[in-house]
Amino acid sequence: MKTLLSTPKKDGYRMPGEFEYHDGCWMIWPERTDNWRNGAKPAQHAFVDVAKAISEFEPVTMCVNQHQYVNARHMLPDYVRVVEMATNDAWMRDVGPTFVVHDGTGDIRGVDWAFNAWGGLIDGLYFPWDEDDRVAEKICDLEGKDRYRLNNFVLEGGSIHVDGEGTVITTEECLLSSGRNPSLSKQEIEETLKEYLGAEKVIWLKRGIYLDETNGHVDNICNFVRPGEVVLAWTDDESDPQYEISKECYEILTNEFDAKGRKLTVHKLYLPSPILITKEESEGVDTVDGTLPRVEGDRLAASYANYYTANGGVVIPQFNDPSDEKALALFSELYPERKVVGVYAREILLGGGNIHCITQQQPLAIPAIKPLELVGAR
Ligand code: KQY
Repeated sequence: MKTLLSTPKKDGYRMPGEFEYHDGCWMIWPERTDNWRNGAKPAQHAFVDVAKAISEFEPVTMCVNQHQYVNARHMLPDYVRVVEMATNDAWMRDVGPTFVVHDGTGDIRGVDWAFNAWGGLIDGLYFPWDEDDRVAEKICDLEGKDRYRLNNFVLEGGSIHVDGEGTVITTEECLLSSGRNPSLSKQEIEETLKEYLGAEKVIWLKRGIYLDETNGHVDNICNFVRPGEVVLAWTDDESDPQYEISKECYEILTNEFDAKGRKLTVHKLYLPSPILITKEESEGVDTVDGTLPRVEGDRLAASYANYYTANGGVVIPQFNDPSDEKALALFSELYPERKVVGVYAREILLGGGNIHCITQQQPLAIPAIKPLELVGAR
């Protein structure tokens, strides 16, 4: 694996949309008891459910710390590849490489952003994070992909979404937060995104989901269904602080043009009713200085926008809420060519994220084949 000094844009690479065809999906096994309750056992079962659901559509690799290898290998089905890898926690979207593709040659490279646990010593969620910061490099090495490394630019994969055709969506709450790149202006951050994602246009939402501990990652509030079309987490309850946030996003998205000059179609994706941490759930988490505590009654950042788009399928978080069915129905309409699969995800939510946050797709290295031709061929 080479570390390249150029940029993806200069080299003719772009980040593909998640709805494009994948070679596979990467995940990390959860285990830390100061984030995952009851010795991380319920979370491990939830991660197994997600891995099985995605495996119906594409190969899944689970990275596991050394002392959990035997347990993970035992709990996961044999069709999931298990790889020993040191990590601090289990958020592959945020710590894994952002893969970029070259449409002419089909070559794939990784972008390896600096990772500081969502805010470093300012408002990061745990310390240390050094093993997590090495994950992207290790995956590029295992996969034989060259990488671009940004030592001085902090970014997590969940803070960006792209349409694969030049448009990036992100939030100011996250990318302009004081714990990430405080010495850079908004313009400089935007230029870096364009350069390393091979993009031309950045759409800035103001804020993400209410009380999202990532400083409002975009992947919890909005996602591209396909170029020109997004889902946006939504509530009609004007007394909910989320209402103003979603309304503000809606105004921005419906008044913006994407990189190709298209108006965006915005689908409202209704949120579940507020989900609060129970006493039992709170008591199951170890207290450790430097890790965000899980307090009884705290509201969790639940949203169906945090789903994974797989080859021929979409895997949607479920919360045992009446909105679950509505979400599945909307996704069935929006993705008629894919199978819609719900996975109960409260245990992942309790750790601070959801299905999108724990998965990172690796694009397929075949040039000139359109995703739908491949989906149809399966
Ligand atoms: O991307 C995410 N939503 C990850 C959240 C990290 C939570 C750590 N406790």
